[in-house]
Amino acid sequence: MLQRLPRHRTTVSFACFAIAAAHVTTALLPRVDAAESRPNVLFIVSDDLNNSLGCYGHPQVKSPNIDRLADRGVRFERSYCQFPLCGPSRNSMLTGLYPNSTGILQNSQIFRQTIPQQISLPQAFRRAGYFAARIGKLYHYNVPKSVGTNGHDDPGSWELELNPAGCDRLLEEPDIFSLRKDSFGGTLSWYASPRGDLLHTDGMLASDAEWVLERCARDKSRPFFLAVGFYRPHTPYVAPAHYFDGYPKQEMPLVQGVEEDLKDLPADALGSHKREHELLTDDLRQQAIQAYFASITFMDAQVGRVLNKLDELGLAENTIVVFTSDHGYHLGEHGLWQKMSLFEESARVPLIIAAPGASKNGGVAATPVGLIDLYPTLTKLCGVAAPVNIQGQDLRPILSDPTEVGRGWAISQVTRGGRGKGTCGFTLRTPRWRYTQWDQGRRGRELYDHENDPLEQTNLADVAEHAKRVAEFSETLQEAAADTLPESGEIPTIRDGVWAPNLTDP
Ligand SMILES: [Ca+2]
Ligand SMILES: [Ca+2]
Repeated sequence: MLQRLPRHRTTVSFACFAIAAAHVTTALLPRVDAAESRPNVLFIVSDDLNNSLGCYGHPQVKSPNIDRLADRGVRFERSYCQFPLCGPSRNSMLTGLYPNSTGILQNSQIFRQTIPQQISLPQAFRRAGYFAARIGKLYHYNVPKSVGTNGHDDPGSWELELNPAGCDRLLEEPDIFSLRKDSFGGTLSWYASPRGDLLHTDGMLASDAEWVLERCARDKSRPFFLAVGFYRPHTPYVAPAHYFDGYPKQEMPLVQGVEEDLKDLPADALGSHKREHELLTDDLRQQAIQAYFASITFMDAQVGRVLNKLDELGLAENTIVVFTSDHGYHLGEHGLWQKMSLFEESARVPLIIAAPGASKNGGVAATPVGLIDLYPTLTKLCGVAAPVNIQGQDLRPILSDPTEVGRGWAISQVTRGGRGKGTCGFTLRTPRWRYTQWDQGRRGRELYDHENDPLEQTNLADVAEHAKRVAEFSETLQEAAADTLPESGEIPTIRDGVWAPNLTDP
């Protein structure tokens, strides 16, 4: 499956971790030269973060640290997740396969249950001799209940895993306001905490990242792949109170004209609607948005601490930094909140790649790309062997020239209906258009012209003058959707007893 498998097995010691590490496995790593010049990777993923960031032009949200990273890397203006839900999106991103090829179409599952021998992205780096560490949420976690545990993690992906749990998880849950009492992870819920940054889970994640980076700086005999998965702004939106102060509640934007907007939509387009959202008043909506924005700025400050440490240790010039999110998020558009829709707000993610020497600093790429593209890009940038079956594109040409078009489109999917009898919706994003079809069009179609309708208010799919365009997009989408399947043509199914992969003889 791999192009260049390391055949020899040599034990490599990583002295500074030998005592401190909670979980260290070095037996399978190939020997590498002491004079290590391959770049490191710092892979930062935020949870449930949409594009409400300063560098993406948001008029209110303050994200100075992520903006600073955008200035020194390439910011992808149109980047999309492959499935707007944590587990399916993260399994896709970390295997380089579309959800139809991982078989992971819901949460609380991991690709080891479907395609156990697939080499994950961090695992590919491990096999090339990298030290791979995870701090916080990379694969799916039940937030907040699994915070402080491994969640639905993949042990084969990492040599070191750190799972801090802060006051937001251990102390403050009784104080959190929720639309449904005592329900935090799936329900809109928030709290302005009186406790400081360092006591919160994401603050602890940043401290742990600083700790790991300090040790990596001391021993450069092996390059690192450090993945830091922040939990905010996922619900509950808990952040230190002073971050709320930057967002006066009465200034929080409320979406207008929802009733009119919904008239031209197929039911599946709104399938992520939850009844509990009907409990929202305008006052509660503004409180929720205030807390979501406060959580973003809090998370941004923690990103800043990690980036500062990278600079301080002199690691920045040889470290590729990626910042992204697992999917987008609705804040009332089309009457929707949270995720699981195929509208722009839910499918779109921030994506910044700062690859020293390989990216055009401060560049902005307008061509649509996907999280699926991270695997081939990072492995190519680092000279790491990747499995031959990965499905994304190499973004290096776009990093060096952001006007490069690449594939030119991105595709995302989502499921509707119950397990076994559900259907699928796919959406295709080109630089100008979004075309969506539900159950291959049997349950409806949508077409939006982003040049004239960036909020996707007017569904043009049934407008006669666009009939030819709809037919063409439908054909392109069907082909692209067929290509999301593995070579077998079948979506892999969950098998019993394969949670733990055979990592000794893949
Ligand atoms: Ca998520
Ligand atoms: Ca509409």
